[in-house]
Amino acid sequence: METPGARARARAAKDRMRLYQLPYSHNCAKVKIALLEKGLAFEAPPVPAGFTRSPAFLAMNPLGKVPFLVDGDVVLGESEVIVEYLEDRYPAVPLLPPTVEGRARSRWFSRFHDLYLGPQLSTLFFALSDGRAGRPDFAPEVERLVELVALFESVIDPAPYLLGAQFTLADAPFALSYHYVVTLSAAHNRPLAASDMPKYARWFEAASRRPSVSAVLAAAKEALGGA
Ligand SMILES: N[C@@H](CCC(=O)N[C@@H](CS)C(=O)NCC(=O)O)C(=O)O
Repeated sequence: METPGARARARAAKDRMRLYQLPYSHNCAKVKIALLEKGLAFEAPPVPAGFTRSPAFLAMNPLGKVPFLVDGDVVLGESEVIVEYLEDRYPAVPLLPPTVEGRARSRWFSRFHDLYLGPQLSTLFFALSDGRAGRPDFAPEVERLVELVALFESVIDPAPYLLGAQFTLADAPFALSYHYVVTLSAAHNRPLAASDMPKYARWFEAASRRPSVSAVLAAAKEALGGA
């Protein structure tokens, strides 16, 4: 016979948030870091190759992209929308600063990442397998990454996080992206080392000491085959 405790546990498992994600995706990494920082339980169902194009997934999420969150009746795509939703719905551990100015500044960093640095990293990532890497007409794309990193370096002064002592949504996207800046710049023969971006490197050292960040980095590196 099912006990009330077992029923409650079954309901809790059913109601647990589900995050569809790819472990090596920087957009997904941002959301996972936010969930872990907030101490929220979630499941991350496996996303097999081709799953984002499957009728089952497209029925939930017509854009066919991850991250994608199911939280009870709430179904949401777009990493930034998801982390802002988590912030509004689960405010107990805040990931935005208390001031209006601080929140705006946090969103500036998120936008910079999501609209500029992140897409450039994706361009370099996919170029390694689609034949564009190494072609002379691809060189400007590699230089664009170098410029974006220099721009980021010029606007940050980590103490130890981007907005000071509080780890915020501003920080969440840049962790896995640091790994990609190092590995992809090297793969495209334009290596950027810690000494080329000392402030970003200093920030990364502090951020990666956080359990949320180190867990997400470890999962990504494993999915990338240790790269
Ligand atoms: N702007 C979106 C980008 C989402 C995105 O491009 N996701 C990629 C992984 S990083 C994806 O779903 N790729 C699988 C596909 O397109 O089938 C966000 O921030 O969530």
